[in-house]
Amino acid sequence: MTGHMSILTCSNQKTATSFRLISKKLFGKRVEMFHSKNSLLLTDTTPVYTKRESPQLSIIVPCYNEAENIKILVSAIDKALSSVVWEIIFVDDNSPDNTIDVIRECAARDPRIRGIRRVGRKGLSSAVIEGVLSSSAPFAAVMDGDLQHDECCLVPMLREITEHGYDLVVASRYVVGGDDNGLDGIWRHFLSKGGSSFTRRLLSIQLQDPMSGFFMFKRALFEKAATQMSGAGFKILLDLICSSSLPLKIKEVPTTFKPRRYGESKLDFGVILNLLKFIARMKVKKVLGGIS
Ligand SMILES: Nc1nc2c(ncn2[C@@H]2O[C@H](COP(=O)(O)OP(=O)(O)OP(=O)(O)O)[C@@H](O)[C@H]2O)c(=O)[nH]1
Ligand SMILES: [Mg+2]
Repeated sequence: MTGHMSILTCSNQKTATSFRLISKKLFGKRVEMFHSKNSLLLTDTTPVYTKRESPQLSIIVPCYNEAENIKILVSAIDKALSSVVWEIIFVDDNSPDNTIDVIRECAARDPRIRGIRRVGRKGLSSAVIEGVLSSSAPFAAVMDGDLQHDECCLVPMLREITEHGYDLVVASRYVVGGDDNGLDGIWRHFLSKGGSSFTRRLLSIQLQDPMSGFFMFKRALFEKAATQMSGAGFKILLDLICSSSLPLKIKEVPTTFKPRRYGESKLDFGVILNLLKFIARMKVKKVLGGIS
């Protein structure tokens, strides 16, 4: 109910009675009236709910200590996705910089935004899995919360799925038109390019950028693969591809990887070690015939 009230004070009782009759004719049951002497109290009883269309696309954003980036990201996505019904699901691992408070603030103003706060848990991949599994949209995208991924790619990525029938679309730094200049320093370039080439060869994956953290897919295929996914480490795209029992129709679209403006990278030696362990496990599984 709106409960919206108006008090009408008239010069005399007769005018108030006339107003009551006119209001009854005009508004019928939508308005409750309380008439006393020369005043009339009108209460609007029309039930109000803001109808929200079900999202077509859920954007899953894992975040840890990204408080400064959240609001900028939300408005950038809003601007880029004017033609799509979307929602953003942030998955925060109880960040010490209180990222979740900024997410809650945005969610209080915009019902398309949700925040999952995990306590006693850590890890990009497992955060993404939980985010995707909380979505009911037909399509989902995974995107970093540090503004390094270009939100303008979201519409062309969705088009590849809806118009050209791809299962999975990867925003790639290493196809023609792509760019990895935002990577911080020679070491990160080496790690990203070297890691991609190593993974491609070892796991026979035909992607130019298997290390990308920016991709979109049909949610149903993720749902199927979820029980097989390891959920460990940083490279959720590899995890998804290696855990899918069906061959996936994959497309890479070029993207520019932007430099980090606020906050710090979480990629450390532990993350690299985890990736090597993951690739080794997948290779063994492949050799034993577990994955194609
Ligand atoms: N929920 C959650 N999010 C995480 C965790 N680690 C990293 N993230 C988020 O995952 C995204 C990618 O992490 P980054 O540290 O930017 O890693 P990257 O983009 O691969 O590496 P850089 O180029 O060095 O930034 C960011 O939005 C992080 O906040 C984690 O343990 N839990
Ligand atoms: Mg980053």
